[in-house]
Amino acid sequence: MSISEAQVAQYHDAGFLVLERFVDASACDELRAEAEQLVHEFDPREVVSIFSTHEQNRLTDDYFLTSGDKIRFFFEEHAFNDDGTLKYEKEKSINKIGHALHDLDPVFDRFSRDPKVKALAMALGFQDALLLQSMYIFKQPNIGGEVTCHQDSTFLYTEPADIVGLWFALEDATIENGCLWAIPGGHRKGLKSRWVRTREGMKFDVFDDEPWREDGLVPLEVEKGSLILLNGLLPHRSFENRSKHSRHAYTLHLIHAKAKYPADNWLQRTLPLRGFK
Ligand SMILES: O=C(O)CCC(=O)C(=O)O
Repeated sequence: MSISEAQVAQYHDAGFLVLERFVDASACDELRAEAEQLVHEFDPREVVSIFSTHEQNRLTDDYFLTSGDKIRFFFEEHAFNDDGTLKYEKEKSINKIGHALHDLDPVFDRFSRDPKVKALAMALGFQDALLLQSMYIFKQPNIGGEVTCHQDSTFLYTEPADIVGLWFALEDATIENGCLWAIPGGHRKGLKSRWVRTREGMKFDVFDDEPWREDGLVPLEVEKGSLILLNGLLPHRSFENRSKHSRHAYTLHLIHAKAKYPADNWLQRTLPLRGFK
């Protein structure tokens, strides 16, 4: 068993679990080098798409909505000068890469399907796991954008709503450089909203419009190599990074093969989903 029964119980109770030293520093560095290479090969003249959690409906474009089975690059909201030029070099301007690194890139594929990750999924009850989504999140120095308080099941909805997010710290994550924050036990409040495709574009279906009690947030400062498990219903967020240090992370979301996956979720793929094989 990759984690103890007590840790599994802790995960179910709090809605999250921090596993320190889950991956070696060398494995983190290998992912970082691969992401660097992907960004190096990306030509920003092809398309410019911005990721922001502030105006998600308006700023979401076709490039984002068709990225479920691709490797695509999204800029930080504050990456640009008024004249549209980049404030910093390309490598320091990308917010994230998504959303099928785990299927399309051999280094991310190997990392995501490591036997240790599979064993962990099994311990959490994901015997029939499918790897739905992956993201490489840069949280760039100076301009790293905030991610407002949300539940991952708002964006990756299944019936029943039972998904788990794996958040790997590829660098130390601190309050200063924009670590995750979460509301312990907040997953028990149920799902507040869903982000759905409609004929007119994306919209939020709101079931409960009471704002999150953000005074209940606790910072999850972790060292490089740590893994944070997040229940899909757990409210969490991260603040801006105005420090001089980046805060790279890799995230992977697992769903159950037997769960219903709605056609109005934003993430749709033609490439079939795969488990750990
Ligand atoms: O890494 C972060 O800053 C936040 C990531 C997150 O909450 C998410 O992508 O769901």
